[in-house]
Amino acid sequence: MPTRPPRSGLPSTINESDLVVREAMRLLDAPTRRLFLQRGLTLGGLSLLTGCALDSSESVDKMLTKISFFNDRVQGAIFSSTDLAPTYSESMITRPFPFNAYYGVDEVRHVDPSDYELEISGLVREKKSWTLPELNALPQVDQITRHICVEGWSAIGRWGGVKFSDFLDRIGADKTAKYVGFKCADDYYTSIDMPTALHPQTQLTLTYDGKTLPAEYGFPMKLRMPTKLGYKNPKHIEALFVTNEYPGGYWEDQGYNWFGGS
Ligand SMILES: Nc1nc2c(c(=O)[nH]1)N[C@H]1C(S)=C(S)[C@@H](COP(=O)(O)O)O[C@H]1N2
Ligand SMILES: [Mo]
Repeated sequence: MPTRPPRSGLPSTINESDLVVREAMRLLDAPTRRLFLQRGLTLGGLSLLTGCALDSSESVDKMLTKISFFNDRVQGAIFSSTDLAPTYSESMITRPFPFNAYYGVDEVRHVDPSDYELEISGLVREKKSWTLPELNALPQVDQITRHICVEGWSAIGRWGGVKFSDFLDRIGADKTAKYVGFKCADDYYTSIDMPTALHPQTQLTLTYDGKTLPAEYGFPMKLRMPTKLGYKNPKHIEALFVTNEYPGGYWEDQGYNWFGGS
């Protein structure tokens, strides 16, 4: 849950409605804020959404708490499994493509391909692990899409690999489950909602720009989702699991929005 701004100056009466709205907006992440602006955020609308009457400072407080929780719910509700993220031409690829991680490029993890196995667990029929040759033998797809990082940069890249929904079919994943979680070779971890896991552009990525995925971009494998912000795209994946229990994530547990739509 995001860190809450200081409470000083919090309005105590409904007359200061502008301040309430402004405070509420600060608790929303950018995509949700955009959505509210498009639909016209009003105090009446907010109180309707949160079920708080806004007649005392206590209910204002309760409303703000509820708003900080419904980011994920709002984003989940508006996510469309058929709307595609934009794709680009080869000439628009950003070269060199930026590296980013919670550590510097000198500390990039080098996973040994010879004994690598992708471990599968949770609500799936087939729990067998996958070697790299097995993964590379599956039908492959390609995408040129934009990666957007919350730190304020974006870049266009070309990723290839297995359509994730096909892979989930193969392992007999329970598609009614809520989450797919990922554990990485560094200490990174994250999780996504099932509708995004099944989105046609969500890819279990094995190549970058037509070549084996380089170490800095997540060798041996990353999950590529052009519908989600950079931090939701785990690199160096070692294990994945399907679950109904909220798995959180490395940045998400420090306050980044969990849905993380882009
Ligand atoms: N395993 C792992 N995956 C990760 C990260 C990380 O630190 N470790 N950082 C995330 C963030 S914040 C970004 S922006 C992208 C960067 O991917 P890139 O190096 O391919 O540009 O990786 C994401 N996935
Ligand atoms: Mo990022």
